Amino acid sequence: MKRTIQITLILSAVTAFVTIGVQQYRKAARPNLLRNASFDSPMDTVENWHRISILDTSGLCIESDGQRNYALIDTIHSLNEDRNPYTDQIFAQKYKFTGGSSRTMTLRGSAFKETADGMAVVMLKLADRNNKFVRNVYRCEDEPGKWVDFEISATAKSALDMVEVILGLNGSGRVRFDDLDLVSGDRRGLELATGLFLGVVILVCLAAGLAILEILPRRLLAG
Ligand SMILES: [Ca+2]
Repeated sequence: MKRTIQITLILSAVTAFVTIGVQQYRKAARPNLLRNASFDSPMDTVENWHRISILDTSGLCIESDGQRNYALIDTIHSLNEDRNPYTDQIFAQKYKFTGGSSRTMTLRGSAFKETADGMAVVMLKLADRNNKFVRNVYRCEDEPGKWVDFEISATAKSALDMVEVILGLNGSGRVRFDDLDLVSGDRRGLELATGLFLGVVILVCLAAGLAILEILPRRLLAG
């Protein structure tokens, strides 16, 4: 009886280890859902980034500083003072879900302001299957001249139908974007820590179970 319980405990612990390991590996291996996320290929209105530019068509392209390629939005010579960063001078890309139960999306990337004026704006926009929209917006008002990393998440009320990433510039200026990463679920980077924590919990539970077995009266275990 005692031996049977010991084997059952150990087998349960091994099963839990394998299950958690596979889960965390799958989370760590989540694909980036954006195409041309590092702007190393040309803009392609069908395959990856498209522009939404209602009022004018000034400066919206991929550029390089010699070391990296990035998206550049330039509104310095644009005449419209009251521009809406969500409908004018923006890069956008959509991902359409064909199934699954994803509700949360996380986007990270880098922004670089070349000018003191103008605010870099990044929007993560989700639509669920009931056509309800959820948005989260990152606004970069940092000093110009350095790359700033950002990360935003949004969660819809039900399974997702579509997610859209929008890069914009509010005001007059020049801003760069690069190294975008859009994943289904929470932020990347916590998979290993979560796996280790759950592994320790399993080991503690196993040790406690085996220790309790040792102190139980022989008569109880024989029953
Ligand atoms: Ca790049």
